[in-house]
Amino acid sequence: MNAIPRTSSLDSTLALHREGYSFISKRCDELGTDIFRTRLMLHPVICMRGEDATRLFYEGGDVTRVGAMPSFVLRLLQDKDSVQQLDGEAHRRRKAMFVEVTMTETSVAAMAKRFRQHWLDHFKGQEEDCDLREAANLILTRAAADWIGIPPLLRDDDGKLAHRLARMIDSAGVPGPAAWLALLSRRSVERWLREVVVALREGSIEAGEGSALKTIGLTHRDADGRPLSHETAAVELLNLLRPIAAISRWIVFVAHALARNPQWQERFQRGHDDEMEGFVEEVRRLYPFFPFVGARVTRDIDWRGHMLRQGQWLLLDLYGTTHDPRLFPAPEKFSAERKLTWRDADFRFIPQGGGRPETGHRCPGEMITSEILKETVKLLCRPPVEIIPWDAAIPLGAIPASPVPPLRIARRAAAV
Ligand code: HEM
Ligand code: MYR
Repeated sequence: MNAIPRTSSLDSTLALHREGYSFISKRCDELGTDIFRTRLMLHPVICMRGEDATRLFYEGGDVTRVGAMPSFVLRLLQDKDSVQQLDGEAHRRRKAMFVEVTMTETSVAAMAKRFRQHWLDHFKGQEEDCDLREAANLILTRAAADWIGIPPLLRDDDGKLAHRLARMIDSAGVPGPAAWLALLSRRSVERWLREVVVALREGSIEAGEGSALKTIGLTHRDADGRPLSHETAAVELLNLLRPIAAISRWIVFVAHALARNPQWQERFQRGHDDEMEGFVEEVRRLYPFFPFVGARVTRDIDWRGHMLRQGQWLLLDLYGTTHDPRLFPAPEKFSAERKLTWRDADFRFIPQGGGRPETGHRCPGEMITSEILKETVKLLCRPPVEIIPWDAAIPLGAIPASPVPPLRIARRAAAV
């Protein structure tokens, strides 16, 4: 068995907070390895990157997501009892529900249509410059709530909801008071979604045919043949609402890429829709979003000559893998010509996980993400919208990352 290299410092928590997205890769490069041991918050952890490590995380049954993330991160993002916390047959059955709801052409087209309509309504007559992330987050929240099928009657304030969803993502990177507040406001969103589920089950509201609300609230059966509890149905509805609103962060990165590559903005102004997928997928590769995912080993395994013990905590570097020069030549260069696509069950292009979403923990929301981003390219290029500033920095120390200063879209957006 080969020993796994160790970092010289005993605990790396402070370094992780300082270095953010580059933390794992920097150590791998220094130690000349794709796998190393350290401690985070005093817990022993093995950090890994690359295609083989991605296979360990996303195929075969040697790891679980249970106990793999600090509890505040878990509760702000996927939550207890969610699909991400299931394994084996229970996971496959629950995941089929997500795949059915999010990965058909009809459902994705319906989502993109609602997004476009809310965008146009939002900017109609808008005279002032506005913060792009905030606007996109509200537009996506409205589109997602419509698309899920939550009746307007039960939505008293979409603005407040949008704000609460954004807080869950903004606060997932650092423990502390902001995260506690985000947890409190998350609880009120969950209580509200539980009331929606109860109203549906009591028959006081109806869910549209084929809507996510109907599938999750009424028709789905878990592997044990039972419907989801009210609470779990609320958690899974939130696992649609929150990440769809979070696409606002990719939207800001799309705008950043267009502003920095004006030749593409001009090109899309003239059409070239067939090149949009390559463009938005390169944005998903290049820009920093989900830094790394966690897992625990479920039995002792010999992995590429290394002994991984049952219960061992692992982190897979998503960002480092999509910036590895061995996998993506000149990784810091924006190059839409790489022709990347979520359609491949890839283990290298992994901004939202790798492998097959049906069988592993890969994100089921990539098709929606990619379509929304293509729609965004159209909305920002036809007619062209001014994005300011064009040269904002994106510091890698902060998780999740954002341009500094935040991007704004200027008055000419009113022309839509
Ligand atoms: C899983 C990232 C959007 C729903 C994941 C995973 C990543 C990810 C990295 C894998 C987690 C793991 O391996 O443990 C993102 C990012 C998004 C996004 C960066 C950008 C906004 C979406 C959307 C949806 C969604 C739009 C739904 C419409 C989910 C669900 C899972 C998941 C339900 C759990 C899957 C499972 O455990 O089997 N996401 N996602 N995500 N994502 Fe996304
Ligand atoms: C979602 O809402 O599920 C999708 C987007 C979440 C992105 C959150 C980025 C910060 C997460 C820090 C993760 C640390 C994992 C140990």
